[in-house]
Amino acid sequence: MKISRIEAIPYAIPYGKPLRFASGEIATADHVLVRVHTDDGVVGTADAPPRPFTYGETQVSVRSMVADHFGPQLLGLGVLEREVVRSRMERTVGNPVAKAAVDMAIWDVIGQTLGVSVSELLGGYTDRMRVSHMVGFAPADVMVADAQRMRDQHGITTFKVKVGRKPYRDDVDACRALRSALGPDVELYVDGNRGWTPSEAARALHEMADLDLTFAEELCPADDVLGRRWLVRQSSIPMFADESVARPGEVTRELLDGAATGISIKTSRTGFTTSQLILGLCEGLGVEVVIGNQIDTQIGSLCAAAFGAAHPLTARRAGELSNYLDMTDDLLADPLVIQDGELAVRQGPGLGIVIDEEKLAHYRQD
Ligand code: MUC
Ligand code: MG
Repeated sequence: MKISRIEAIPYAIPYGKPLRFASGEIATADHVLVRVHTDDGVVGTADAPPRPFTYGETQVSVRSMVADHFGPQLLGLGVLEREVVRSRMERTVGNPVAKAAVDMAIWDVIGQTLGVSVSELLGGYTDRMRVSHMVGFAPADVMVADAQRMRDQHGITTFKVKVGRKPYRDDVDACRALRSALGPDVELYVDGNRGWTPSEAARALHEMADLDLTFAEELCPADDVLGRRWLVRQSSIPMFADESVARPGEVTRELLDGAATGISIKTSRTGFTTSQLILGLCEGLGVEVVIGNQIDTQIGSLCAAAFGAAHPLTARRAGELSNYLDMTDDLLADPLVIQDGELAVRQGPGLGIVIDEEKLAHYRQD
């Protein structure tokens, strides 16, 4: 069970409906498929979605980091030496998405080798996740139609609304339109992707105080150190950190600083090994978490669901697992199905990822 080769395959699949938010826009999934091969012929798979505007990684950098840098460093290691793998990769700063994909592909190898699902290996708490859908920037009536389509077709009743536009009036109007169209029983929360200053965020939250928002995510940049603390102190809803918490130390810093009161865990950013460290930190400190979405494909969403369903704290809240529905295609041979607002975890072995090789040949960029 030794790592014999790590493949990194760049591919591109267009979105039918691009996702727009305060820090960027995704119109094409320019991702990297990562495959960890072992000397006994097992192949583990994961997906790496580069997000240059969030972590500075690109499709080119992820491909190179995985194939040219981590590949040689991890060659010959046993797949159970996960902490050796982690510490070798941590010698390189940054590059969270590249590291996460390698980590998850190794867990896939372990699951396949043992003949059990990765979700069971991670914790086996439950076999499904409730799904939250992310609604991107558009005129308010289009955002409402998007949410209604997700509710009617997939039974989704939790929505994350992208905010952070200037002026914030458009966002307040969109949230109000969503609440009024969807009624009091759906859950709404907002994500600013660092688009507002603390004072804009405070004013916008004040104007949305009657909309029963569950929480707000990353409204202002992490560098607004005192501003974020000021915002948390006056807010009546939890403030979740997302792109500011790409490492366990950053989670500690944001929480102890009083700059955040909840944490988004993204397996595309911290894999399974580091996500478990972050989850343990949050559970130990009594902090709520949400399973976030890095605008993931079906492979990425399947990984997030496997992790989310594995632990009680991550399974408690709906996870963001549905953005792949806006893609024109996917590499997964057996598509995911969201029904009655839930996504079932793949019953292994491993992660249960089977790639459609014809589609991969069609979409690969190398
Ligand atoms: C999110 O929660 O912020 C947008 C950028 C990114 O990296 O993830 C998405 C969703
Ligand atoms: Mg976010």
